[in-house]
Amino acid sequence: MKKYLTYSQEVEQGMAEGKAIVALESTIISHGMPYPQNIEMARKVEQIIRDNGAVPATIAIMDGKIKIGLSNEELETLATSSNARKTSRRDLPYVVASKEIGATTVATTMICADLAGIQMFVTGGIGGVHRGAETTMDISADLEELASTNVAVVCAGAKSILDIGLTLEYLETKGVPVVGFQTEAFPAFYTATSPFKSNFRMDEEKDVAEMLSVKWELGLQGGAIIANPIPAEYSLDEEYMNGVIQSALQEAEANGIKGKDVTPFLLGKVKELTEGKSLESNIELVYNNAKVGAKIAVELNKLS
Ligand code: PSU
Ligand code: MN
Repeated sequence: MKKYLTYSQEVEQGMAEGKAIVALESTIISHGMPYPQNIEMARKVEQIIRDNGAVPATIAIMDGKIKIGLSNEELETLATSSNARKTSRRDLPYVVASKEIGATTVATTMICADLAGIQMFVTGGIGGVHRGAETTMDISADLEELASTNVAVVCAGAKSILDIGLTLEYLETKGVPVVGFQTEAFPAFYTATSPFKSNFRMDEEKDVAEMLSVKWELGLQGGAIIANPIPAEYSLDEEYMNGVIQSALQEAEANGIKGKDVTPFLLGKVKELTEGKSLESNIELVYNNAKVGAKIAVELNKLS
């Protein structure tokens, strides 16, 4: 296993010094945002993690290796490459063996973080149960990973391109705790609230760390979701976004978009239809998640 992992200098040093490490995904860079906003976001999010006392480890696959932490050059390659493959659990062995460039989804970032001994992961949004999944069976592998891999994910909730209610049902069945960070609500990515509630409200990073520590000490396999709402000043109007998402879903349907292309297609359409406003919100919510995730990682590190 170890022969497939390589570490950036920063991560290696951070681990040697016993620092808190925070994993970051790379599909958000390659497929979630356009260049150059993607690289600006990736760099700034790493800096926010550092500023809050932890060490960032952006994860991707290159040259047949799972990279835990990327150099500036590697980050640039990933952000500009048109052939980076969106790599979820099923794709991982192929991408490593074929030495393609692989951008890790939430599921794969969790797998790789776990292999590297990293317990905290920060991103924007997770995949979930898609609308119409009763017939399409389109359910993100992210949910199965949350059910089985011991990595906690800080996100801004689930987007309403998904069926949020069914996503929460699925997580309940799989025993994944959903924490609302300083909120009762389950946030819907672009908006701070949704018609749904989180399972538990927690207001302090150290309380979240305590819960995670108890979960894993009890041998309860799997991750947890820390749902951190988008800051009010970047929150978009719920009704407006529902309309935009409806149009994006119709276009996906009309174009016969399927499988792994669904989520990137919808994100791109939403950005187009909101004339970039959704992109700004998306970036800001990731920064907000990085701050909270780094602080939880530092608290969790104290407990171990
Ligand atoms: N949601 C976003 N931005 C993203 C993704 C989701 O707001 O970039 C990416 C993440 O990498 C997530 C993946 O793991 O999409 C889910 O894809 P799918 O639904 O195909 O499992
Ligand atoms: Mn899917």
